[in-house]
Amino acid sequence: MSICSFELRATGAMTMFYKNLFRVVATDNGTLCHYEDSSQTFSMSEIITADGYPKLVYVFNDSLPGPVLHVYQNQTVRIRIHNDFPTESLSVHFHGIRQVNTPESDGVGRITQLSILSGSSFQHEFVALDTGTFWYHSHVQSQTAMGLLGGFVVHPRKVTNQEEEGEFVLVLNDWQHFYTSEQHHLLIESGQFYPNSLESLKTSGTIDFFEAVDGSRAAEALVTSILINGRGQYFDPHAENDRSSTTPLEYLRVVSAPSNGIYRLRLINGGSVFSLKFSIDDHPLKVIASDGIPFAEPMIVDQLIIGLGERYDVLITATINRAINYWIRVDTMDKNNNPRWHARAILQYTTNTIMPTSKPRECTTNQPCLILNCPFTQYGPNIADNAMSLICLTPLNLTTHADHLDRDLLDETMIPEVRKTLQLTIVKRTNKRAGFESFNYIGMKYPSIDKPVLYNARHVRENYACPNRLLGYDTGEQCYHTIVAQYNDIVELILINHDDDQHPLHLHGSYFHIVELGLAQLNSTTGQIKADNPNVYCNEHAQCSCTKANGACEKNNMRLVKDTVQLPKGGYMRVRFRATNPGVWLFHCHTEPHLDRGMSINIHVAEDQIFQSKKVKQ
Ligand SMILES: [Cu+2]
Repeated sequence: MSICSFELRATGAMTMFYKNLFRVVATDNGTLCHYEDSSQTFSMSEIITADGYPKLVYVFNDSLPGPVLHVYQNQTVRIRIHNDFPTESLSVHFHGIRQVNTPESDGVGRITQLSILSGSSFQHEFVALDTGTFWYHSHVQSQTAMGLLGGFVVHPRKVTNQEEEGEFVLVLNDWQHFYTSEQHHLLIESGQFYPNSLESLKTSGTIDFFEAVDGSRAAEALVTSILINGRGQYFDPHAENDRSSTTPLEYLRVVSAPSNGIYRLRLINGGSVFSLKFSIDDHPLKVIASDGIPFAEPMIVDQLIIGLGERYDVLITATINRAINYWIRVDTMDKNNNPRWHARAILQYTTNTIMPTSKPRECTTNQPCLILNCPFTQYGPNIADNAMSLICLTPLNLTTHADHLDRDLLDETMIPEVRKTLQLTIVKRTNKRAGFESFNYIGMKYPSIDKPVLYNARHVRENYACPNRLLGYDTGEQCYHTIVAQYNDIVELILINHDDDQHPLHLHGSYFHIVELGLAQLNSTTGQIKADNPNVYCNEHAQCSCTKANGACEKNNMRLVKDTVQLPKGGYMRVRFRATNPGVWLFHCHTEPHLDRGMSINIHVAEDQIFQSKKVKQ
């Protein structure tokens, strides 16, 4: 079988500039033209627009997002990453690709490889074992938020389902206007934000803090817009007239769509801080798979929530009225409906690019809308009429197709060889240090050594791992945080969210089975979180345990296989996987500032068998 080769070149670029030469502006009708000569126009493909605000971005192959890489199942994939930055180093992770027997291609700088230095390159080589929607992104600090991300699709070799007319990859991400590394550094060092400049630290009230409809909060809300395939518009509350930029939006062209033609959308949340809510006016979403794995039954819904790092495959059917265009909408779960955090793209049926006038379906108590992948049991109430007009379907409503289930992992009587409780907690700030997100009050710190951890896993763990101590006091410890599993062990993680924020959790190297999920208790009138799930109890030191009521932590209530899942505030979850892929695998929160601040742990799987299947490549 032939090898499928790609080259990805990482560079800096300016948005709204023509080849970094001169500034481009967008006119009211979305045309891109020279800033002082409107007769000189440019096509969308010539300009990295983002949301229309000129800023430095990081890009692969001069494209935001980077190119979608398409490969076939079981194909050997070779990807060379070139670092053309003048100073920064990077590494690139292929999110959801299991990297069986190729842990050195997982792309976690300092862990599975040395980060690629400026002027150097690194070659990934792996077999694309699983079909589905994946993505790639930098795994060094906040470079993903600067634009280093792209879609990765593994197609089946034989197409069994001929009914699809076509497919689109939609990379969704929240977007910020400042230089993200600077912001994140400040956040890590001092726990503070500055929306415009360091000067504005002196004035309060300049930050839009985010509060979700369930009352959970996220402070990391310097997001100025949401992008759909690198296109968006920002809302400027200080502007006098035009309160939004006029940059061109993304079009999904279905111009020749036959009646009832079916299209597949591959949705990826590649953002840094926000879960996103996706919908298309007058087009119900038939959700068929997540993280590459099909559901037992498709779910037909009006809206879909996609957590950071998650992917969903959705089928839509061409509508009866194909003489008009329709809005594709991406929103957050913001309780206050901040106008900054809405994005739109256009589903284009007509031969010309007429702006849609479509409206979202009205959700009422009599005809409620269905919303899938809620991290809580009730969405609402509706801002407009204060009514409960959305029916939440949570991950508890989702089941993975039987072909993808491992019966042993679902066996309630089976006692896993490795069982670890991870409390998701924030280490409070003191006079001496900033607060940070952690597992068990430990902030992950990579060891400072000259070889990647993977190549000497046992030695590194034995010499650099966190000292054994009684957890439960937020001493603010930062060390190399690990879990050890032997080959073929079943690993069970009990994850308890004792923080105010929700956390999208991602495992490298394996899929996990979610066998149990408990959500917070809500106030049925306000939809706000009233109390943690009663099946877990946390003391004042955020030491949490299962109460054993309702068979908590012993009885399964779901069977869902994924590589990324959101754990909401006040909730808990039990996940299992089998340690059959020797390597050093990160398990971490995918909220970028949380990862940078320490909410991650490395799982050392079969340390002495890493690279046994082949000669060590170094
Ligand atoms: Cu988090």
